[in-house]
Amino acid sequence: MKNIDSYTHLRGESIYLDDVPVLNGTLFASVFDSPVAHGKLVSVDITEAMTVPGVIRIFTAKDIPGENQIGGIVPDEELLASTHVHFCGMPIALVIATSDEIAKAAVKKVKAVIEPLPVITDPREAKEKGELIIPPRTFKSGDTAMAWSQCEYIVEGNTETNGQEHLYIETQGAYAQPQENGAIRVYSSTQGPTAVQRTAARVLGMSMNFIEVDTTRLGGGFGGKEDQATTWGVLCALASFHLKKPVKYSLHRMEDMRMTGKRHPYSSDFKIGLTKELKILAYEATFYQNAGAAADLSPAVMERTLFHCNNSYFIPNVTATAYSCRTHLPPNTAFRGFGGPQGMFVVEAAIAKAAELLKIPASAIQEKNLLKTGDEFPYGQKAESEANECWNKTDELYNIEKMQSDVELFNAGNKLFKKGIALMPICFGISFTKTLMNQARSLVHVYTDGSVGISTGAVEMGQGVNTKMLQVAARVFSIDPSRIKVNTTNTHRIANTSPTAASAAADLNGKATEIACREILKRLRQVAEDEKILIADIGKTEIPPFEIKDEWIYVNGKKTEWTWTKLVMAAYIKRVSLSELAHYTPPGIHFDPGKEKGHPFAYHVYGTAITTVTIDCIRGIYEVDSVKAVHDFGSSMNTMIDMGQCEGGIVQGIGWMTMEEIVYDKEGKLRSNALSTYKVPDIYSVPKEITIHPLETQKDNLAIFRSKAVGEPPLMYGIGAYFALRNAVKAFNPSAVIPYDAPMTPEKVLMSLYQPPNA
Ligand code: MTE
Ligand code: LUZ
Ligand code: MOS
Repeated sequence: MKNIDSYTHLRGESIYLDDVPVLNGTLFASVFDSPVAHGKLVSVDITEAMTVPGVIRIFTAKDIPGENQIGGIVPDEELLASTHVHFCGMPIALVIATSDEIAKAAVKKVKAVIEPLPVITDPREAKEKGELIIPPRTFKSGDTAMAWSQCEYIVEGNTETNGQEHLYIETQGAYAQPQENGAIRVYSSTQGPTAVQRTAARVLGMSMNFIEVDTTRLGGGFGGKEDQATTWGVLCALASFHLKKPVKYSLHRMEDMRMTGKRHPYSSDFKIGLTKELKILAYEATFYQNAGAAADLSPAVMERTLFHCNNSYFIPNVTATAYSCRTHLPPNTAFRGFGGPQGMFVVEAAIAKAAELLKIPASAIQEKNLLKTGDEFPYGQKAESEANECWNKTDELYNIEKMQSDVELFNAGNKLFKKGIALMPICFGISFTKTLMNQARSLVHVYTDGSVGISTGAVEMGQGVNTKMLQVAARVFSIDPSRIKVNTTNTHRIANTSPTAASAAADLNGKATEIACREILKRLRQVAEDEKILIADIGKTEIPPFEIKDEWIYVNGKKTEWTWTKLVMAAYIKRVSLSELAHYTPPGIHFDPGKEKGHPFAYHVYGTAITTVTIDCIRGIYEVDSVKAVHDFGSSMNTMIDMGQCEGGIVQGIGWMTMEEIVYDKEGKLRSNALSTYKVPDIYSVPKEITIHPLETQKDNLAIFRSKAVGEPPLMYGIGAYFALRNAVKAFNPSAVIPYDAPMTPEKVLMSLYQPPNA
């Protein structure tokens, strides 16, 4: 079915934060943020800013009635700087004015005296100085130290992957409105309404039940609003609390880019050992994660890097260690893939380097080592079989060898244009790695006219989760989708939600919705029995099959006189509840962080993509010719939405790997602070062809209706573009020594095309 949002999206009628009607008397906020990456905050002078006509109040740390603390995993982040600043863009003061323009103008008149302190931007330097967010963690299987002696080939190296700006079309923002008895309602563009609620309560010294957070939808989140939407929601709540007025803050794009964290850059070391037969026997990796100035979600992101360090390969001996390094950059945060892509890039670089040394295509090594059913991941969970299924299907459909020889043929016949090709298998674990977060609730009401309202903890951010929730109810009740309305995500209706993240929102909230609908259906069946719709065949004690099909009640496969609506009304008249709040947790998942072993994921998503690129060897510019993939959807419940997720993820992944270049200078100032200096894929740079072939598996899994999670995994196909570009450069300049340093921008391509021999 069509995405239910397409109608209002197309007409510009969809409601985002900025479309919430503004109440009379609403005030507008803007933040004065630190111009210095690290320093002692000596004083803040607001006198001049206060003289700007229209400025109402300026709040600083001392105006916080509760705790000045927004750290979720580690309490290490102040909402407003009190004595020190830790990154450029750290909020220091909150200006409240009668208009957005006045607030932003007054911010420029706030002055702070900051005594600069040494700035660290490099994660390895931070680690050397002992600046770690949490103690390092190591995932280990087998014994790498023993295994090296049995390896025929051993290759070592290091890699860099850069950050990535989320660039959701809707910037961060919130709108707080005072309610009676001191309660506050916050409209927030957040993936985690409960996080905003909990943090607002903590900062204001209030209880959570007095804070209502409501989210209609986001114009994109991509992880950037999993944790970092909280700041703006809480700041608006703080001002609203003091002034007893509605307060709104919708960030300017440059404020957003400057003040919020991004995907974590990683600097990593690897060592890989192969047998003569190209079996990977041992793999060691050390990850230096650039966490930025506060923990935010970094420990969880770091954990997922370790979970995905072997991508979709079985490696019997693995030692992977990760350091979460504290630097003076804005705290980096969740971004589609959540550390997984960073981990996968390193093992792909290790394989590529080994292949270059052996003068064979990397695919020869990749294929030999794909996970098979029963293979154990370094963290103890056993694999299902789709890794090689996807690869084999890819080969069957697209003929890998033929594509590779076509590229060689093209390169032999073309001097100034070179093609490159690379395969990228993926494997992504579905579940929050923190087991307790895997829970969700759904509230389903059936109204007396037969219409249905659903509220869950899931936040719609373009990924189509609301459509999927609606499909669940429509399928369980067998009623027309037009009868069903999915409501806003609201902490008064659904409490204690996990953020919409980890690609798990459709599964968790969908399963809860399914349970709620089935419970109501059970009651309706009882009513049907009481109403003697179900007349048991004489002599039979069991109840005849009861079914609702297209809004008609069927008994024993025979259509009755009863409709869905009539039965619903009968239930109401009999005083039977037509509402249900259901709770769902996936069974069987657990993880022991002491041993670093367990079964953390409900299941894995697999896939394989072939990426082909063409480089213009005079200019260094390039195009992605095609991405052809076989993707494991399980059994997709909405092909259009899931295909859209694949295409979007692939383009976003290619952007990260090839053109999006975050630049901070040595002083920790963001240089790529606008769209003139930060380049993302546009319509001209998307692949000329994206073909996704669904691998439909009928196996039982824990996905909603066996329709596997699809939000994040496809992003990792984008890694193939990086390696395809490298291969294309090598075809032009075989002696080029190219560091494994992503993104592979046109500048880097050009430099390596003309790198002199032995450079
Ligand atoms: N798709 C769109 N259009 N917009 C988004 O912000 N976020 C991605 C992915 N797809 C995102 C998106 C991320 S980071 C996640 S975790 C999942 O959607 C979350 O939604 P799901 O759990 O419903 O898949
Ligand atoms: N968020 C989180 C995530 O808190 N835990 C996770 O495991 C995760 N995985 C992917 C994306 N966001
Ligand atoms: Mo996605 S990074 O889990 O919000």
